[in-house]
Amino acid sequence: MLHFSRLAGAALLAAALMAGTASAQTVLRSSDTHPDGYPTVEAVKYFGELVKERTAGRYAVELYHSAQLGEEKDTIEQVRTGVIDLNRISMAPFNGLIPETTVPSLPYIFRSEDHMHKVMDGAVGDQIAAAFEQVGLVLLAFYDSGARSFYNSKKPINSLADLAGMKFRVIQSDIFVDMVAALGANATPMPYGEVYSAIETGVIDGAENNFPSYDTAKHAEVAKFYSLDEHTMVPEAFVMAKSSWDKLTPEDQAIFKAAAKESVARQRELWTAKVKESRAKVEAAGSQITTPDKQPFIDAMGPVYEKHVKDDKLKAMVEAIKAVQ
Ligand code: GTR
Repeated sequence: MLHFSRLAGAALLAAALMAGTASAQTVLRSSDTHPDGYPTVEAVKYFGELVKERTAGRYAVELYHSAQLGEEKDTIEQVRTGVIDLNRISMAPFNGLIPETTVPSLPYIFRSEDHMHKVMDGAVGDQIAAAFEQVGLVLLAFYDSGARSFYNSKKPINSLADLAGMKFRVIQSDIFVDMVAALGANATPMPYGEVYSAIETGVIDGAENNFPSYDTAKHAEVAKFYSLDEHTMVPEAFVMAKSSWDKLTPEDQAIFKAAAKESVARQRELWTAKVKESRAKVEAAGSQITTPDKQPFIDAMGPVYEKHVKDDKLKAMVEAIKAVQ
């Protein structure tokens, strides 16, 4: 009798514990430098909804947009150490940390958006994704970021010669510093959040980014001349802290992976629409868009490739990208 009641007690306790686990929710914090409504922010929200639904509410994503948790470089540290669980960041600030991210950040490495998608969805994309593990991160998705081009407050850029001596803020990556130098201009790496006032006060002449960033960060207000030289097409990375990932069961990891994959399709659709919308908006507000001949820009990139694509692994990746049709 005594024996039976002990067993019953243990069963009751186990049931109570299970019920406790089932109702507990783990909230995962995610960072993004962009404002609410930006395609990356919306894609991560969508990911969060799918995860919540498919784990019956055991996991939820709390998104901190507009750099509420800090500038990109700082949030990279936060997600590596597990202070935050998730982060959506450009791949360029990873260049010094993960050599493989150098390759998709190189100027004119992609022939078109379609080429970039094929590469990132293929074997080279898998290789880059795997490399994130070396620094304590799990790559969940690559998102679109279109092409980056120069814009400035001084004059229209109609040719490479027009860039001479100008001062541009670049994203925090040595590739970008060397690229701007190879084009005959000067680069100042600085956090995204400081760019607007740096242009406004004349500390720099301009910066470089895609239309949605140029528009939503309001840089178009202070730098009216946008030149479509499309020098890089660096994809965005959506990453998870390895320490948070390792706490998931294999079943939940599969749910997270699938949700991330579905969020890519959503982000690409939102991205295409946002590029059109932002371009129309800045043009209506008075931005002047020029289209310089890209060939001299491409021809000037030799030193950047020589300096940043040194070892055999990266060389093979560059060749593999060129071979993707
Ligand atoms: C944007 C990118 C951001 C950030 C920004 C920048 O295109 O989406 O993550 O890296 O550029 O230039 O700092």
